[in-house]
Amino acid sequence: MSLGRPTFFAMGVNLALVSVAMVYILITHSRDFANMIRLAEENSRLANLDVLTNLPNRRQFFDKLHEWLRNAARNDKRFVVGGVDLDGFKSVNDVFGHVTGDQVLIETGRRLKDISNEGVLLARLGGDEFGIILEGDVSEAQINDYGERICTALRSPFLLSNVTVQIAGSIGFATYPEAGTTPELLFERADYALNHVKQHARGRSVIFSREHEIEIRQFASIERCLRNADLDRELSLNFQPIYDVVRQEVVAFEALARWDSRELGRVPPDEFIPVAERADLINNLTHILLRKALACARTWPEGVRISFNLSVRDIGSAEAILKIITIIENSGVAPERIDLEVTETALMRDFNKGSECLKALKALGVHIALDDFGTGYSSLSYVHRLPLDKIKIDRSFIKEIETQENCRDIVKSMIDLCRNLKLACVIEGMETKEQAEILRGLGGRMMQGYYFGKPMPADAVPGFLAATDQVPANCAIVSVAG
Ligand code: G
Ligand code: G
Ligand code: MN
Repeated sequence: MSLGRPTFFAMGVNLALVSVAMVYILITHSRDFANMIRLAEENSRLANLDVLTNLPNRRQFFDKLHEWLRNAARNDKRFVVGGVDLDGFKSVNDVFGHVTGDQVLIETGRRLKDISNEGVLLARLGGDEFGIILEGDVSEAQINDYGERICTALRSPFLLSNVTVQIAGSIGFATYPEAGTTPELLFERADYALNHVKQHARGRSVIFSREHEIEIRQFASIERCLRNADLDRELSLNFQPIYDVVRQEVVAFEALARWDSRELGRVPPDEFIPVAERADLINNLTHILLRKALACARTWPEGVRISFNLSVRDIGSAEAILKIITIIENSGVAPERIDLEVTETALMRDFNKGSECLKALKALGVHIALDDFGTGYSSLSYVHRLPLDKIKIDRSFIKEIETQENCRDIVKSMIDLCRNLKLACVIEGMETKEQAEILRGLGGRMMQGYYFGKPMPADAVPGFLAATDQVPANCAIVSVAG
């Protein structure tokens, strides 16, 4: 340009303009690009976070679990995986609504964080399920201690904006490398320990152990045998009398399943029913058992009722219920003579569906009994919202009724509750005359326990009925004041 030649001058201007334009384009692109990177980071953060609790989500949990396991395998290190599940959370949702449920989850996340130190990875895996990874070489005692601290923290009441709720949490742990050497197996075993503790000691923590491993193997063999069994032939029923101490006669029998496996011999129902439930075989079992139970009941005197246990899975779907209705309709036993027993824990899983299914059964004319009452959460709102006719008080209260005053008080309260709600009440598990007399004194009327009769095969029922008619002393007890 300094030469003053017009051609060069034009070229110079051109170059300057192009440079400015280039710089401008460069700046805007770089700004967009930076924005894009920020968005991508934000996306990945959101994709890895649980929005409710702000904890890592399921995806991040399993990514980290894979990473920790690779590290541990390479460096010969140990670590621990845990799963936490809330007990009673479903009913919080059902009874108080989802907003309250959300508050409980947020507070749960906060409490878990408060208890855990730096090396712990906490995650919300979904629903009311949380995951934990513990770093390093922690001893069994330390794991138990940490677990107990979590349980204690979750047991203390949740003071929410408009309501106070009390729930509990159960925890299962699995240690690497003892419990498993792949991420999936390790987590599966923590989950097994968790389910185990939920079934046997809710609100506690447990570490996956050798006993669990043996149990898994046993379960597998029961499942295999169940699948190969000729269930129509191998399943049978025992019947336990339910006695009315006022009328002094047997008013019903409860049908209790028995399985004589060709390979395993006799397997008790509390072993094979849970396996059948998990293996999705229970509906078939229930149908066979119900058909058999009703065929027996048909031969009994009209005044004697039949009580039959339904499992969770039986009240979980419309098809299962329809099949049960068909069996009852074809049985020749009046629906009004039939009691169907369900447990609270069965209803916990999906209250609304369970309650709908029970209503459909009830419309047929059968009566509904709540079994094992007092062992679960015994929420009065359940009792109130279910189409119940009868409550069965669990036998755990009866064992120490002679020595423990509070057992007597609890049983008395439950009997009164039934009377006020106009529900029939059956007390279970009395084994001695003394226990039966105390229960009678507390206002109990219908009783089911070894004292009045043990479960018996079908062909013993007519004889038993005849004997009690003739010799009331066999079963009757002297009446007690009150
Ligand atoms: O009969 P007891 O004998 O040991 O029964 C043990 C448990 O098995 C009880 O809790 C009882 O409710 C359950 N049970 C017994 N028979 C049946 C059945 O036919 N169906 C279901 N779902 N549970 C049963
Ligand atoms: O369905 P439910 O969980 O209520 O099953 C009843 C169970 O209680 C059966 O296993 C039956 O054998 C058992 N049972 C009934 N009466 C007594 C009793 O008096 N004592 C004891 N220990 N068990 C009983
Ligand atoms: Mn029962």
